[in-house]
Parts: sequence; C-alpha cells; structure tokens
Amino acid sequence: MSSLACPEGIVHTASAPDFLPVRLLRDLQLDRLRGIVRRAYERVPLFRARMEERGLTPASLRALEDLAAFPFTVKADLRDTYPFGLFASPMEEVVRLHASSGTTGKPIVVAYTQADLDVWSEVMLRTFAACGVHRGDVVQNAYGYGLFTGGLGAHYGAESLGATVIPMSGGNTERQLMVMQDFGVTALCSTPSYFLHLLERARETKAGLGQLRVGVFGAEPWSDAMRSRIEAESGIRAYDIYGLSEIIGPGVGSECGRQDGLHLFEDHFFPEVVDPSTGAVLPEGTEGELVLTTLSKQAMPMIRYRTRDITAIRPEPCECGRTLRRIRRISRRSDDMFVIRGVNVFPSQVETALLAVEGTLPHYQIVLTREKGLDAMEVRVEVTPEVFSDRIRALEELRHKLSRSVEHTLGIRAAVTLVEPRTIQRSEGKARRVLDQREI
Ligand code: DLL
Repeated sequence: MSSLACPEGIVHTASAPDFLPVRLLRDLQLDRLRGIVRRAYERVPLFRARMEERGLTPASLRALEDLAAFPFTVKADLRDTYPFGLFASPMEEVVRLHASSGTTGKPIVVAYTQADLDVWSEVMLRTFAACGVHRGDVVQNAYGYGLFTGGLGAHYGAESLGATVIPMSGGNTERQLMVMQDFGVTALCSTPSYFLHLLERARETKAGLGQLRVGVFGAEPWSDAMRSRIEAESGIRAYDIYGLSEIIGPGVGSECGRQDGLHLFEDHFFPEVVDPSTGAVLPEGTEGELVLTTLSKQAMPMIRYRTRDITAIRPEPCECGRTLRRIRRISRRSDDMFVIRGVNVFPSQVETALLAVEGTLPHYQIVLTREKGLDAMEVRVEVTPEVFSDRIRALEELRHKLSRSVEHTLGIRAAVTLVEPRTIQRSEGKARRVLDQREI
C-alpha cells in the first residue's frame, strides 16, 4: 500500500494491484480466465453442456479475445438452477450464502468460499481506498445487512482497511443521524436515495451531519445532477460504487478521487461490452451492455454474465494512475426502459430533466398509465418548501418549466404534477422510481 494525495488534499490509499502495468495485468487475467473456465467446465454441468454445444473446451481459450466465443450466462440460468445448481464447490467449502430478490418469484442464491470472502474484502478495501476512506475513518454502514450483499460486503472491506465500522444497516433515520454526530462518523455507506432522506431529516431536525466527509454510494442508478445536488447540500464528496450479487456484491468497480468513471477491479472481474440485442462484442468506448466474467471466484464462477447494465468501457488512462480500465457511470439498465408512444425512456433521463430546474427536490416518481389504449406518463415531483409556499402562479411557472425540460430531454410530453414536500415515499434501500398504475 502507498499513499497518493489528490488535488483536494484528500489522501487516497492505493493498493498495488490497482497499478499493475497493463501487460502484466492482461497476462494475469488470461491466466486466471483459463483457470476459471476450466473450473466451470469441470464442475458445473450447465456450463459444460453450453460449451460442448458450441464445440468448445477450456483449451479453446488461448487469448483473452477467445472469450467472445463462449456462451453467455443470464439471470434466468440462476433461477432455473435454483438454489445451488451453479455451485462449483462442495457445500463443505461454502461458508456464506447471499440472495437477491429480483423482480419476480424465487430469489437467486450466490455462494462464497473463504477464499471468495477474502477476495471480496480485498476489492471492497480497494473501493474504500479509491473513495479516500482510510484507517482512522469512522464508517457508518447503512447498507442493509442480511441476504443483500451491500451490508456485509462493505462491512468486511472497511474493517480490513482498518477503519472503525458501525454496522447500522438501513432504516431508523433518527438513530442514524444521532450516531453520525455522536460517534464522529466521517464516511457513510448507503444508497444515494437513502442519503437524500437522511439529509432531509437532518435539515428538518437541524441535526447536521457532524464530521461526515465522504459518501460511498451505490446499488442503484443516480445521475450526475443528483451528485451535484448531494455534494452542494451536504458539503461531502459523494462517490459512486458498483457491483452485483451474481458477480460478488459491491466491489466490482469504484470511482477514484477524480470522480470520472468507475475503475473495474479487472484482476478479478473481466469486462466486455456487448450489443444488447445481438450479443456481439463492441469496441471499447461504445455504449452497450456490460458482461462480466469472474476470474477468481471459486464457489460460483460466472462466465460472461449479462448484467443488463448499460455503460461503455473507457480505455484511456486515468490521472489517478490506476491502470484498471474505467466504465462510464451506469445510468440505466436495459430492462428499466419503458416505451411511451414509441419513445424509449429511462428514469435517469427524467431525473436529469427534473433536476435541471431550480425549485425541485430530488424526490420524484414516474407513473405510467394507459388511457383509451394510449400510453401516458405522469411525473410527480416534489417542490421545495419555499416554492410551495409561494403564489400559485409561481407553481404554475415551475410546472411549465419542468414539462418543457422533460419534453426537451426526452422528446415526448408528460403530465407533470407538483406535490407537497414530504409526500413521495422515501426509500430505506433501493429507490422505486417507476410505478405502473395498472399494477397498483
Ligand atoms: O446492489 C450490490 C451493491 C451494494 C452495489 C452496495 C453497490 C453498493 P444487487 O442487489 O444484486 O447488488 O443489484 C445489482 O444494482 O446490476 C445495477 O443494475 C444496480 N447497481 C448497483 N450499483 C450501481 C451503481 C447490489 N453504482 C444491480 N449505479 C446492478 C447504477 C447500480 N446501478
């Protein structure tokens, strides 16, 4: 470990694997990839059958590019083999299980050996270090503990960094604020939407955020506009971290002091970006769906897992010196998209349009309706108490501005409804942005 000072004077502790010369990193990746493909082939019937269907064996993998010929794995594969069908280690070697609920039916189950947990702690340690958290920091971990990977993943990473960890889990906002102040918390882990909720309560109760300096936020999409609001209102630095249960949990990628894309911990997770409809591998820099292959996972290797997350690989070197390639922040998932009168819309675009207008709060919901066979979208957005207490005319003006901003950004019209402060439900975990009225 060494220390790097970034321009803001924050010390970012750096871990050696983040700075491997690129050639060494590619050699290491190929070496590990061969091992993992062999493990998957030898130990998991589904992987073996899929490879054999294509006439592939582990020996077919001679270069990193050869991976493109290998079959994808999708979420349905985990559901179809529920609960333990993709495990590559005997149960005696599995020391932890987590599960992710997903949107339909049974959860998916993920497994870890002790070696997997060690890798997880390491990549989370590197995540914290990249976000400028170090030994001596007091970390309040408000990611949910339990089957969700956020809580325990962040917990062990922060502990192995040598920080002081407060295992709060999500919820109980008043208590979170009390602990934050009384225990001298300097770093907070939570979803960005839950932090907004904490911030709002802190303002209402005049609690303040004590010595909070850094937010380690992830598990859901949040826009640059949202980050600007968070940083301006709280005075902290808000970092984006990325991960998913199927691959390991949090710790797949993280921003560094530059806050300009997320470095992927490529020595453990190999990235490709593919065309979401054809599955063809896209050149670096082109936007598409992120596909990840685990390079060191023992209990549950993943070969070419389709994340559904939309991003692009940014191969150019980062000023921080890390040689790990970056991905663009994930603003959307291919399956979050909805179509309104033929136009593809993502919640993140609506968020950007709303936050571009002053007088709004970052609390909104999108309601999809169908009237006489026509799809329609209503956007409910909270206004600031100042605006709300203003004259009706001011509200009308704001509504028009928002409606124009949505139309300008998306190219379609939506009914905008201004709602009173504190009327949109706050989330303690991941935010639920889209409501389908046909469902409720
Ligand atoms: O959300 C793991 C995690 C915990 C990541 C804490 C970061 C912090 P899952 O519940 O399996 O795992 O959900 C994974 O959440 O495929 C993305 O669609 C979304 N997601 C996670 N991080 C981000 C992020 C955890 N920084 C799914 N930006 C992923 C956008 C994110 N989306």
